[in-house]
Amino acid sequence: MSQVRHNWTKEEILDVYNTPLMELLYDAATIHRKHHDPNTVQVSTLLSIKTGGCPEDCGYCPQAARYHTDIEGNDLMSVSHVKAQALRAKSSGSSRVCMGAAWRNVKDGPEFDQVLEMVRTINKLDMEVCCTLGMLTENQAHRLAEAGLYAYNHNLDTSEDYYKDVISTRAFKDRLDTIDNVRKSNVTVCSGGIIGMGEQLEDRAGMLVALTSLNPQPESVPINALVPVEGTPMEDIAPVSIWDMVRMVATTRIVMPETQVRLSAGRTEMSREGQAMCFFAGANSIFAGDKLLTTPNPDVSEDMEMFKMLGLNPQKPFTKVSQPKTVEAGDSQFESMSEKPKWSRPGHKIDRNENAKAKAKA
Ligand code: SAM
Ligand code: DTB
Ligand code: SF4
Repeated sequence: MSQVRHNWTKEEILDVYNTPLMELLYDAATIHRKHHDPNTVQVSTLLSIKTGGCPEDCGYCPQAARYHTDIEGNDLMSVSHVKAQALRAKSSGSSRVCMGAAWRNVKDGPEFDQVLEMVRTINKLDMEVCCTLGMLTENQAHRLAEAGLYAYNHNLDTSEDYYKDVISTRAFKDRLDTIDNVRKSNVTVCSGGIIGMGEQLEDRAGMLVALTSLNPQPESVPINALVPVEGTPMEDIAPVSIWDMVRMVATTRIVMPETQVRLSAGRTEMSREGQAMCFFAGANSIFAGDKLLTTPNPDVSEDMEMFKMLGLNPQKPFTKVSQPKTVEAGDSQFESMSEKPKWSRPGHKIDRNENAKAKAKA
């Protein structure tokens, strides 16, 4: 029976997010092990195939041409360079290569043909291939699918309400349209967002409402902590706390039980204990390699040491594609639990002062 709900409300998601931490962790871990092997984590390697010079104004992004950041811009990488990098990633334990381009959208022509050749080349190495190239038409999604693309990353980034404060050169609806175009092909969808951009908790919940309402839900949801980069409008924002990251991961796991939850940017600021809590809360994927697209990430050797310490195993390529399904009447995510969490009971509203009131009565 299907376990997936597409009708989460913002209030329900906020109630989950604000659950006392020990309960939240328990609930998320319970759902996690019901749908996934808790000791397996999928490892992807990012490769920036076209860096910098982007015409967009995403407030967090060091690759936007209009901000004066320190990154070194590059033209589109050659196919042979991509192949060499993919082989390196494979030998270090990655099952997926995710190629990112600092483009507003994909344009048909020689550069797109070169990207299609990169996809075919990595595919032949028996690795999953993901791309994040900006906005995409339906026809381009089909061409990527034909070349063997496994996943397309296109983040909603934040709630529809907060989106306008972060990006003005495109709209939230444009993101949804591209995700829709990807869905019309057989490429899987990777879509998530960033926390720590000055948003309210309501915006985190709002983003999850938008992601959960997609039918099917994304196969993969990256949760990034903002990496504040000098020169961007968000350079001075204080790093998000690990507790926020753990709560966001746990909430994502609860509302999207079958999805791969990707602990993405921001891991250099997290302790191993913090990351372990995220894995316990349901994160089952990371980006590995000492660089994300332009900013630092932990060394592969450090990550492998952490995996060893935690008894985690990297997932083999093409081993699990859970095609999230739609909820059916009577389904529950908690069939195997002796007691259902309060927020999962129909009509329940959490009263956060419940304990205080009970004490006062006694
Ligand atoms: N240009 C394409 C696009 O915007 O879809 C693909 C590349 S873009 C860099 C991919 C994603 O990286 C963004 O949607 C955002 O979620 C994430 N990202 C970019 N800069 C970041 C930062 N400083 N901190 C955290 N995440 C970031
Ligand atoms: C995603 O959600 N995070 C990755 C990947 N998808 C493309 C990118 C993170 C980028 C962090 C900033 C940088 O390194 O430039
Ligand atoms: Fe360009 Fe993507 Fe960066 Fe926005 S996030 S500025 S679209 S590279």
